[in-house]
Amino acid sequence: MVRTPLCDLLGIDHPIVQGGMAWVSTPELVVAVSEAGALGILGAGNAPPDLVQAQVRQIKAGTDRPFGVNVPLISPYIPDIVDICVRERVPVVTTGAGSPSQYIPSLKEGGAFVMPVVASVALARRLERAGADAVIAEGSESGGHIGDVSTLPLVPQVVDAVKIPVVAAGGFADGRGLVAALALGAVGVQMGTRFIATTECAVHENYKRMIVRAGDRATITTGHSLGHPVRALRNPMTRKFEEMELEGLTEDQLIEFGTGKLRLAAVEGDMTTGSFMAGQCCGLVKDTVPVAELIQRIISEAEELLHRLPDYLPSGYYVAPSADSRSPSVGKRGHTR
Ligand code: TUI
Repeated sequence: MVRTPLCDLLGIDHPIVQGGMAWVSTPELVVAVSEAGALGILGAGNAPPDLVQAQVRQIKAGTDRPFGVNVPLISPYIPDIVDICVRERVPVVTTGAGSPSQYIPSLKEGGAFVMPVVASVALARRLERAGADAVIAEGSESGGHIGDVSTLPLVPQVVDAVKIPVVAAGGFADGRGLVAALALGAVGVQMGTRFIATTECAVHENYKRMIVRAGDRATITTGHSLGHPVRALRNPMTRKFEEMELEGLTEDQLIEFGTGKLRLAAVEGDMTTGSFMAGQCCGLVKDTVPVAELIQRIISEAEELLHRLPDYLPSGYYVAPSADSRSPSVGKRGHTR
């Protein structure tokens, strides 16, 4: 077992959060992840409120364990989705692609643990002041909409800037990543891409196959001219989008071209015109496995690594927690213990 304060805060066994992905993290995946002792998160995406409500009820029928709903702030149905989270007493709400400040009070009144995804120190600070219970610091290695700071520098800067717990996201796909996140001061990791290649994920087989075959340089970011960069697997669709941006097409034309392309990827498996959002860690994903097996594998790998790491210390030395117990410093063995 690898237990952190996140496990107690959320009532889960393993400090792993499955990222809420539009069209990808549907109730089947969420139930499997939560039943396996991690936190499954429904991706509300741009789905209409009726569908989100039905999906939340499907999750509740499938598991008694904690789960979450991800609310991307670019959805046209935000107020209604927030109401559903409150009415259905969704245990955990994550947000993305914007600031959820104005919705935090009602979500918390509804009993939710509110854990927004942030891509900067400034937003993490603002949301702590607005009452967020934790933040997910997401580096630009992630798939989908991204910020412009990489995970390695972002996570410890957010950890230093706020008092609430920080979950690390962006580039994590295995036990090595989990240990690295803990070393940066995070209380757990969020993984998105890794969960696409699981038996229970309901996306088209082509999506899973593309992730498993992808290498380290398989993704590209587009949408910089719109101010909302998106990371996805390189394919004819992303190449066309890139060309259109270079040709200087208008914002409306680009948005029109991009609309509906994630559904084409996830549901139809259309490798030419679909937008297969994925993070740079796709190169680490080598197989499609059942969720329970994946989580066990990540935890075993992390445990083994945590046992091995002290071997790197010269004998007689140990890592003592510093005054604020966040950034470790090296001291003489027996000095404080
Ligand atoms: O939200 C994400 N990733 C996403 S959301 C999304 S939505 C969607 N896509 C396709 C079809 C339907 C729906 C796809 N991928 N990640 C979290 C994240 N949030 N990354 C970056 C941010 C972010 C960026 C800027 C958060 C806030 C922000 O600025 C807000 C401010 O006021 O500073």
